[in-house]
Amino acid sequence: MSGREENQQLPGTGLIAILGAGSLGRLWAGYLSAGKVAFVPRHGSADVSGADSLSYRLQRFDGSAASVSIPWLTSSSEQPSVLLVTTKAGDTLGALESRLPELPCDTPIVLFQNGMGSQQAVAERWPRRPILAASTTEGANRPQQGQTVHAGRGETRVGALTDRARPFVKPVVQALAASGLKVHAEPDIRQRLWDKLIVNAGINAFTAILNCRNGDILNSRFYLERIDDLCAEIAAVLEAEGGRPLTPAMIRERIETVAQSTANNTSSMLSDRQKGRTTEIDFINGYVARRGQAHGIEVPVNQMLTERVQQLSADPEAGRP
Ligand code: NAD
Ligand code: KPL
Repeated sequence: MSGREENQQLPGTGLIAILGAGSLGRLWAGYLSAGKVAFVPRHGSADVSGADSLSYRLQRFDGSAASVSIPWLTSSSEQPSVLLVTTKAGDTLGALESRLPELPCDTPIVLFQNGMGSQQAVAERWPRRPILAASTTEGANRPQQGQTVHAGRGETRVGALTDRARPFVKPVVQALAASGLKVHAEPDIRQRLWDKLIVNAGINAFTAILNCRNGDILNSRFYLERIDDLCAEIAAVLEAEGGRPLTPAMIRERIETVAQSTANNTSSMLSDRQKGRTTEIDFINGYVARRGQAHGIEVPVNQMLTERVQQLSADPEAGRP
């Protein structure tokens, strides 16, 4: 093991800062609140609106509920030991552009976004900073103002994206595990992100287009007529990207296992659509399509799903089958 890969202590005195005070950010803050946690306000401080802290009820997975109050980071706060970034994929680069100049260069940054593309953009923009990615199957939502629900219990895998991040993987995992949530070090985080991307690429867009729950796609002609071609495109792109090869049949099995086990879920993409929010399609099927085009692989199904979801966002009736 080279000196660079040896574990390195987190800088500072243990404060965990969270950029993105949405569902996932509030989930982590709530479970970590026994230690030192603070939310980083949006640049220009629109989030803070005069208050010192953000208060909400967290309904834990075991059914218990707690009132949580998390302070906003201010210029007089101590320097954070780690920054968790829980913005949506499309907001992440911009959020960090406005906030990173204030953060010391040795503070590890952990990216929690779904899909792929946003993490690479951050790692390429700041290659000398310790940038990590987390792939999580925890589920959180906010059914009403002031309430955050831990709706699905899962696991979180954390791995290094830049060389400087390698020595921080274990200390970051330890810091996050203080939450009581399941957290593991991941030696190949890129593969983990692909594993989740494959499942999201086979479920999310279909649910958004068909306006249905995850399990319902499996009985839909629109899904059944396209899924094998979609899986063949994903398999070809994955192989060209140097990922662990999977056959189209293995990919379909993974997608359908998750669609069945989450049959009653409203996917994050359908939920974004229903709330009129920007979806993460550009980082899911849009990412597969872009990588396919870069390798000269034909990706008509990924392209079509991306365009339909983009059209739906612009005009709710336009992309329906
Ligand atoms: P969300 O929309 O609830 O939260 C995002 C938060 O980021 C919002 O509060 C928003 O105001 C804030 N934000 C946007 N731009 C910002 C900026 N410039 N500066 C500071 N804050 C900014 O989304 P979420 O559900 O918490 O998801 C966040 C990410 O985590 C997504 O990529 C999602 O796919 C991923 N994820 C979420 C879950 C989940 O269960 N919610 C699970 C796994 C992965
Ligand atoms: O991750 C998901 C999402 O909704 O984004 C799945 C696995 C599809 C569960 O709903």
